[in-house]
Amino acid sequence: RSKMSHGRGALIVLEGVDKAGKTTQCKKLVNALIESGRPAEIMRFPDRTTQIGQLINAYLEKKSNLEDHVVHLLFSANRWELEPLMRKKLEQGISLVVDRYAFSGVAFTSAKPGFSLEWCMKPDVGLPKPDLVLFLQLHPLDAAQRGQYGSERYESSDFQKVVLQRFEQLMKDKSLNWQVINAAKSIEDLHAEIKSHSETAITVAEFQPIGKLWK
Ligand code: Z5A
Repeated sequence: RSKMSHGRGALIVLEGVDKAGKTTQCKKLVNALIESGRPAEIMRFPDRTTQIGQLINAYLEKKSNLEDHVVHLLFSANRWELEPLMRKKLEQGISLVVDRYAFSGVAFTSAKPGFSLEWCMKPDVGLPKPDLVLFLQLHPLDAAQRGQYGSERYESSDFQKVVLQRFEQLMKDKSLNWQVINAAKSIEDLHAEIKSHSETAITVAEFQPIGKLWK
């Protein structure tokens, strides 16, 4: 038996609509956890640095076109290629703060015509299950005040509205620890709320096995 006095790290995922502040909050959370003596690292999906990530990046930047099923499977493959590393870090006691995960994968593809939620979930079944999923909720009018949509694929308000509906369907799954956060608050107020949820999740996860997503 290991002599470790502490257990595994927690898998904490931030999801939310465009411009909700996911990236801003992930960075602040990791810094705060480290400062309070809890090992933590940031990750993001898509991870555009891998070979698969580069295919995804070209697609998002509209430099290439990919068939819709293909791009869905690439986003999932991008998570699976990092699964061994994620598992290793968690087992080493490092908490992972992840900017988007399989929920974005399902919400974005299933917002396209002809894709069911069920089909979209299948490739991600069995990935490490998040101990906490923070959903940063922001009204489309508030999102619009944070600047124009960019020129990347999916950055249009009509599409984002359907994406939000898909996220809402996913949030009905009570086997996951969803926490909906009002992202219209100030960066500091949001941070305090997110940090508090995360500290609880880290304590609860510590001596539990890593779960399997949607299984
Ligand atoms: N996608 C997919 O299809 N399938 C998948 O499996 C995955 C993703 C994983 C790229 O993702 C696209 O890939 C994405 C989903 C799809 N498509 N879209 N749209 P990405 O993660 O690279 O997306 P992003 O465009 O970089 O993130 P974002 O949503 O636009 O931004 P954010 O991370 O939520 O927000 P932010 O960058 O932290 O903040 C946005 C701005 O608001 C910024 O100017 C901040 O200074 C400001 N801000 C932040 N917080 C606040 C508060 N509290 N008040 C006021 N202003 C704030």
